[in-house]
Amino acid sequence: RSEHMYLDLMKHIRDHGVRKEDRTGTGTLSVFGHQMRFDLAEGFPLLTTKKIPFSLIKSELLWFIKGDTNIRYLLQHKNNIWNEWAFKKWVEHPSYTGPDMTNFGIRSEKDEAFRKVYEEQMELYKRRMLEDDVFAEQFGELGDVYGKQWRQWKTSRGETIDQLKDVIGMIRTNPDSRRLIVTAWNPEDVPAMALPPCHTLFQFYVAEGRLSCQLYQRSADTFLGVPFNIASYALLTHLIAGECGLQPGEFVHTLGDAHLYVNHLEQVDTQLSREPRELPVLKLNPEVRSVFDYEVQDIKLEGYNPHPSISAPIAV
Ligand code: DHF
Ligand code: TMP
Repeated sequence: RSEHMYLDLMKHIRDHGVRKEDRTGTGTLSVFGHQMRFDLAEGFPLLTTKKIPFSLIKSELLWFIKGDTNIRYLLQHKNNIWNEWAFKKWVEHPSYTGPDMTNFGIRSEKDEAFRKVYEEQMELYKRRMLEDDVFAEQFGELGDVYGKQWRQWKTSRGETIDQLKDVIGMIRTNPDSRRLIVTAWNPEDVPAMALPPCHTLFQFYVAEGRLSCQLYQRSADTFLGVPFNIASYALLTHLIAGECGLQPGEFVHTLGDAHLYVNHLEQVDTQLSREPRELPVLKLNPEVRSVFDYEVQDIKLEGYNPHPSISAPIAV
């Protein structure tokens, strides 16, 4: 069953991963190269062994699809998953004059007093992001991340490529093509990104009336990020299949550096002690015809009955 693909990966990294230091200073157990397959006909692959807030997956995906790279839209949808990376750009900018926020992620975990100061600054930042248009335009921007590369890839000739629209067109007109690819990895833009894309490249495949999708993810935070990534690409596959008159096929998830942060290991054990439950079913508003027209309320899940959520600190 679908969820076992994920649970087996966590178990594999926990038991066989090698100790590897990383950019964030947290430390990981890591393996290189792994593949999972999710048959979307089995149900929607949102984990049931811990509760995942599906509303956050919806608004993040719709934000990518809009081509937006500013976290204001996410904040307006009560989605805080990208805050740290935009906040980091703000507090490193010369016009920030508040208390020093160097390494706020690690420090707020270790130092209770600092954590209060950090949380206060984050609240101020969020409020200003929602209330001050000029501030939001400058300091909510993550740089040329997913939305930009999917919808407005800039060429050296000054043209713009809409990879998402193009790939949907190709799926409709030339479904046997082996070139149904969208890439977020733009070497020229990588230095200007708040976080270089983790989900780097994806490819579609059409056979027997079913649309499958494979993602190459270069770096995978297996406890926190991966459950979101699985659900997000499963949802994208459903949306595009719907527009193209196809049934959803498989989501194939290929990982590069697949790691567990060492401060997630207790949470991993808790999750591995739980029994997976029935997968939920995705319900899309049948009146929406195009991937580009969905709003959050057009996307619903039925029968999601997960175990309780398990909180864990995110490495910044
Ligand atoms: N950095 C790292 N170190 N790992 C990530 O997974 C990651 N993901 C990013 C940006 N940077 C990252 C974007 N996606 C959460 C999930 C996905 C995500 C960012 C954050 C997260 O914190 N999930 C919590 C719930 C959050 C909430 O309810 O607001 C979780 O417990 O799943
Ligand atoms: P890195 O750029 O040094 O690889 O750090 C990125 C971290 O974020 C890494 O732990 C992988 C994780 N990540 C995911 O797992 N999924 C995501 O969608 C994103 C944006 C990040």
